Amino acid sequence: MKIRKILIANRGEIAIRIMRTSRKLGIKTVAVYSEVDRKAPHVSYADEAYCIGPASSSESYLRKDKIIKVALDSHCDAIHPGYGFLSENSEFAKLVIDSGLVFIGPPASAMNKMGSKIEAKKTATEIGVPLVPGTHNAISSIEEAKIIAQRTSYPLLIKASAGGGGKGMRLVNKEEELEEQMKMASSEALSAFGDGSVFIEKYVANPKHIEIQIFCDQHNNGVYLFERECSVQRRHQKLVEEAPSSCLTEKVRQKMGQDAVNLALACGYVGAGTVEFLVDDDLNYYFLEMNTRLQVEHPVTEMITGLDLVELQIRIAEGTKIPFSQSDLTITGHAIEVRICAEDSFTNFLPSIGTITKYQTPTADHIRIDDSYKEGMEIPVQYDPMIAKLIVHGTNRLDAIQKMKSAIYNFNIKGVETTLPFCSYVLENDNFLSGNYNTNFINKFYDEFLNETKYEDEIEAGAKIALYAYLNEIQKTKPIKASDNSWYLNRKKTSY
Ligand code: MV4
Repeated sequence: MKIRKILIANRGEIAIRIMRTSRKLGIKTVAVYSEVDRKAPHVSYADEAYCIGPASSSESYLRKDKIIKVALDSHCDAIHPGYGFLSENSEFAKLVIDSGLVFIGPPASAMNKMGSKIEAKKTATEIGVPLVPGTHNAISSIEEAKIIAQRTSYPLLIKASAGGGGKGMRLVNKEEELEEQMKMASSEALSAFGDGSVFIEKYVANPKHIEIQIFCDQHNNGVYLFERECSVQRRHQKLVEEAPSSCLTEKVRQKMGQDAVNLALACGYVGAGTVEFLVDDDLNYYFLEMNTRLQVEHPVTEMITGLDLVELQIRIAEGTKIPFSQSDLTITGHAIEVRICAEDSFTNFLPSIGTITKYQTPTADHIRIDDSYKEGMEIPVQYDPMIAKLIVHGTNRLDAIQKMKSAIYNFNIKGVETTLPFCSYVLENDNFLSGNYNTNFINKFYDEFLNETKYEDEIEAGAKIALYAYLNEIQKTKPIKASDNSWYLNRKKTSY
């Protein structure tokens, strides 16, 4: 079935990103927006746009009924959910399908299977994908927990089956803490997700976060588009992402990739998905969870593979077979993405709300900017504070780092504080440069960042004073005029 018109159930840069590919493929686009987004770029970029309610997400971008009604009324064939909002909501996926529309994403059944970590672990065990030692079932009693904890050894983590992104996770250092932490984790999970089941895992200290991009089509074919390393994150918010990882060997890459594809196929997965792993210093890897959406950091994968992931999503949703095989895919160069968020690098990333008074972006080869802001726009408090994604592609990792440093230098945002100063620091950090970094990076280096950048203004002022003194000095011996126009006044007169 050919898709001719897509409703994008999202806002910001990802809405524009999806519309860009749709337009390239000759597909019409429909935007939805909330009252604060009336003048947002994703609204003017679309072929048609409809207001679906007040600013609050629950009254607009999360309104399944309104979004589906707009799609039907405007004669769309399909809905693309982007990331966040309704993208991993299986009930929404089902409603879309039941309305006779195509959902550009996985089937609701695969989403449900992956939404429960315990279910996902069960499948992973069955097909031999490595898991962190611990329980792979819900724990029902503290007695059971104690036995498992002894076998697993401390420290360990209690995790909620329904959780995600670190929610409902508790560290337990010794048996005395076990009972209380388990109760806390379970009641937290119950109130947050309506599912109080928890399981136990051995705590892996200082792991790397490496995720595999996979695609499956409707004909039981699956491929992996290699990995992304996203170890620079703070409170489960990624700040810097790169592809490929600086530490994987070709052998481990292939094994992880194949495991990720097998897992997806075993769940009846269709479309774009990401399989997350923890990787330790010895390159042992452990399946964590699967994200059933297109991810924020997908552009780094596009840069190293030369593929348009949104195009692949659309083609797969139309029923097309994946038009290449695993052996056709290669990694070209190295890509890095930094997330520019309206958060203050110097105050532990406190939100920095306000109006963007200056917004100048770098222009150079091998730079991509996915954004949806213009000078004079305000950052709405209701949504994610990401202003832009800055992505660069280099011939190798060092080249990409150099390009990113210069791109950041030429990115000028005024009016709000951003994560750019910290990103800039990351690219100068020796541990980052050597690839010897893990998910503890920000904990470990945040103070150093503050100390190193604290006197930057003073250092710049000092340098200016020194330069001024030096220029004065040389002027005394060798006077130079600011504007010497004698060459012009004394030139030979020519008649034309
Ligand atoms: C872990 C772990 C250490 N050991 N599991 C955090 C989010 C959730 N998806 C899983 N997470 C972790 N699980 C075991 N057994 C450490 C983390 C973790 C983490 C993982 C990926 C990226 C950043 C992280 C930051 C802190 C903790």
